[in-house]
Amino acid sequence: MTRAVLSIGSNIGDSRAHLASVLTGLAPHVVAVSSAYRTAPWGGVDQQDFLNAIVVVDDPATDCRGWLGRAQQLERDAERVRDVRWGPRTLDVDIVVCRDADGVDVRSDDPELTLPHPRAHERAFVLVPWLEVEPDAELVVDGRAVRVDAALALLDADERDGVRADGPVGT
Ligand code: A4P
Ligand code: MG
Repeated sequence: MTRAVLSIGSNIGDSRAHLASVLTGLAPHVVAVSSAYRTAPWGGVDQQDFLNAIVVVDDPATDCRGWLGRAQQLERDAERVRDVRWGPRTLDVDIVVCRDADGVDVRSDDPELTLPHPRAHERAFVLVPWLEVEPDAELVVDGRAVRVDAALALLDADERDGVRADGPVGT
């Protein structure tokens, strides 16, 4: 099996529908979904708040590259345009961590697929929804396994407070 934790986000158009399209697109493989969270933009670009969530997927037939391909297809289906880095988007699907068939979390420095996602541990909009569905989650940061709740505790209170539960992803 490979099991992946996906961070999904949107701040253009019908964001809740864009997030829900991920659940529909990956339907038989979805094993957990967080609430949707309204989140202040991260990364210094002046833009609207995002709607973010975490989706956990599991499929024996999809490896980590396969999840990236599926993620990018879902972004294309949402007519995602890539212009400003960290800028507004209809749908972003990032792979936070991915476990291979041996049950080991994959580590990769490849720019095409970096695992764990190199900025996940700095982002309350990833960590807060992830803890909702996996309270004991861990990820590797600088070569060390770190609990996700401990990573979240290191962030500024402002950043944590900017992530507010806002109903279910699906309608
Ligand atoms: N890539 C490498 N590793 C991965 C991975 N683990 N998961 C490559 C997904 N993609 C990965 O991504 C650029 C390249 O990263 C891809 O070619 C892929 O092969 P992209 O989605 O085209 O570009 P991007 O999203 O603009 O850049 P980046 O650095 O991925 O942005 P982020 O990190 O996704 O940040 N604020 C809030 N509140 N909520 C958000 O969701 N999102 C962003 C985007 C900024 N601020 C935000 C939010
Ligand atoms: Mg991305």
